[in-house]
Formats: sequence, structure tokens, C-alpha cells
Amino acid sequence: MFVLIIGGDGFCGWPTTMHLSKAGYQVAIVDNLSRRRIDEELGEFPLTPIRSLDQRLSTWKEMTGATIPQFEFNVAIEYDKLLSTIQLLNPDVIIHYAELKSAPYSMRSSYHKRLTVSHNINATNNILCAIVESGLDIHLIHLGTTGVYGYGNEGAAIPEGYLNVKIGDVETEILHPAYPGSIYHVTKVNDEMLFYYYNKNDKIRITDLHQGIVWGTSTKETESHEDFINRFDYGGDYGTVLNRFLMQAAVGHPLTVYGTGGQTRAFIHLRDSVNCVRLAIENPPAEGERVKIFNQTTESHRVIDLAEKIRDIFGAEIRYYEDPRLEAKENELDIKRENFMDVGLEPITLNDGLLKEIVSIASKYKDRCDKSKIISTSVWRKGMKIDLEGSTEKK
Ligand code: USQ
Repeated sequence: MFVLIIGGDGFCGWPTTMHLSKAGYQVAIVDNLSRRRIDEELGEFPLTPIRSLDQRLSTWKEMTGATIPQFEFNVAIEYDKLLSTIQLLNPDVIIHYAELKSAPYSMRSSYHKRLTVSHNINATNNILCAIVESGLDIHLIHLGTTGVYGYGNEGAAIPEGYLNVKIGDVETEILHPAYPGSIYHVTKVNDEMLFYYYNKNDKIRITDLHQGIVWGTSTKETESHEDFINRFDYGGDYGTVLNRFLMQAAVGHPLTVYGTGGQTRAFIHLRDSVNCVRLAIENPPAEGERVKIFNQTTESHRVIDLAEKIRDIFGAEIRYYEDPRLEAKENELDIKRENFMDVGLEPITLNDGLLKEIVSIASKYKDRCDKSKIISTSVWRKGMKIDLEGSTEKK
């Protein structure tokens, strides 16, 4: 089976590429390497010394014998190249990782809002258009987010994509209402509409993975050679909460809890994330089936509980910072996650061993940390304060 991974050089894309290649799939990558250029733009480089994509792939060939072709272009702009690459490779599956993935980055300025909207929505629409124009039967798998649901607790668990409703006497299922909390999340909501439409109109087989916050940085494959090391983002824009806290514990920075730390979010370990993508390939929607939606998350945690756990294990200091985002101070989050369990996922849950493993990776590279990049300088609305110091009092 041939899998084309669009965005195969990124934090989730690169481990998935190796995982699928190792599992015997033929794999190719399309990536415009934009994530590496954003490192330059922000001056915010990963903690780990990642190698060039060329080096990654040539070592992979030496070690496994597998050739992974790579094509460098921007799928949001270069439609003709995208179409001809799909026609040339004739993939059975396309995995779409090629979107800007950071909420704070998308909120930095009007430039970043416009870039995130135009890139993400055009990338998704171009991929769908090219599948239709190619006439090939391709299963599209997309990395979406649990953030499309918002983080509210309406008194019932958030379902996997579709909500049962009763209109008058008629019972039906609709897409769960969307409550995006950033421009980045708005683009993922728009993706859902594009999937709904192309699936209905063109019968494209689509799986949309509503992924939670990924923690961890390594998989069996990334650990098998220094050249395969994965990126470990820790900065204010691209670092996500749990990995940031673990890195902060490693470098002796206070844990940056926003507000009261009462926000509850859904999480998944990187190793489960790549397993889920393989399971999605192995369990495609049937011809004519509506868009398949999986909640790709294994557990939920409150931010302050994570911080306290890390403080207790590693002796880190907790500080509270003015929340740079507009979000509820506190929320419950009950979210269904049966679809992946039904097809065989055995979830990795948060445990001290894995937390220690991440801190030890962060400690190994702590000299590469630029502490001035830890505090987020992106705020949700003009005039909101950038809190550089934090305090011991909840905000
Ligand atoms: N937070 C802190 N301190 C920090 C960083 C974050 O308290 O230093 C808080 C935030 O205020 C927020 C929560 O932790 O309430 C999560 O923030 P995050 O930066 O870890 O995650 P977020 O920006 O919500 O987005 C991330 C990924 C995105 C993915 C999403 C999944 O960047 O690609 O879609 O997680 S979800 O949470 O389901 O939307």
C-alpha cells in the first residue's frame, strides 16, 4: 500500500513517516519545509538538534533499505505540482499534516492570522480538489483537533464528531457545533465543512482525526539513530503545555501556569498518535460512507494538576502568569474516545516513567535552550498584558 504524507517533516509527520515505512508501507513525503523557516522567523529553535530532511532520509535508507522519495513544494499554492505528484505516485492513502498548527502563532498579528487562514484552508481545499481531479480512489486522513468542539461541558460527553439531535419529532445526527478558540482552530472548523462537502458531492473517502495535545517527543524509530531525532518545541508559540512544563523542570525555569491553571484539555502521547494514524489507514471508511471522525486522545487533564505532578516529581517551582489567551478560567472536559479503542488502540497514559524520560531528553539538550523564548509574547486581543514575571498568586 502506498501512503503519501503531506507535511512529513514535522513533529507528528516525521515519526509517522518512519513508523509506516517500518511497518512495510511504501511512503513518500511532500513538505515545503516551512516549519523550519518558522523557527528562523521566530528565532525559536527546537531543543533537540534535528537533522535536515535529506539527512534523515538518507540514513533511513542506509538503515532499513527503504527509499522514501521527497517532493518540496507548498500544497496551498502549487496546485499543479500537487496534482501531478498525486497522478505520478497513485497513492492509496494521503495523510494531510500540512497545516500551520499553533494557536498562539496564529494570533500573533494580522499577518499571522491571514497566513494561517490562507495556508490551512487552501492546503485542504487543494488536496481535496486534486484527489477529485485525479479520479483516483484515495483515502484522505486529516489531522484535526479536539479544539473544534470548544472545551465546554454541556452536561454530556463530547461525541466523536456527530451529535444526535431531535428537531420536532425527527431524530438525526449533525456535525457537533463548532466553538473555535483561536484563528488556528477556526481553520480546522472550516476543514470540517470542506470534508463534509467533498464527501457528499464527490464521494471522497475521508477520516478526520480530532487530536488532543500531543506530549512526548520520541518513538521507537526516532530513538533508533541520532539522525532521526524529532523536534522538541518549547517556545511560547509552538511548545505545548505538558512538554513545556517538562522542559521547564529540566532547565530550572518556573512552570508557566496561565491564569488559575483550571483549564482541562485532552492529551495523547506521540507514540499513540502515530499508532492511531496507522489504525486509521487499516480501518478506512467504506465507499459512500460519510466522513469518519475519531477523537484521537487518550486522557484529559487539568493544567494545574499536571504542574503539581511535575513539581512533586522534579521539585519544580510553579508560577502563575496572566493568561495571554481568551479562554475560560476553568472547564471540565468529558470527551468520548471509543472509536480507536474499538479498533485496537492500547493507550499509553501519563506515568512517571514517561515523564522522567522526557525530562531526561530535555536535560540532555538543555544548553540549547534559549530561556528568553519561553514566555509567550502572543496575546489574543490588543492591549492584553504580556506577563514576563508571573507570581505565586493565581491570576
Ligand atoms: N497553557 C499554560 N501554560 C503554558 C502553555 C499553555 O497554562 O505554558 C495552557 C493554555 O492556556 C491552554 C492549555 O494550556 O489552556 C493548552 O495550551 P497548549 O498550548 O498546550 O495547546 P493549544 O494551543 O490549545 O493547541 C495545541 C496544539 C494544536 C492542537 C491542540 C489540541 O498546538 O495543534 O490542535 O493542542 S486541542 O487542545 O484539542 O485544541
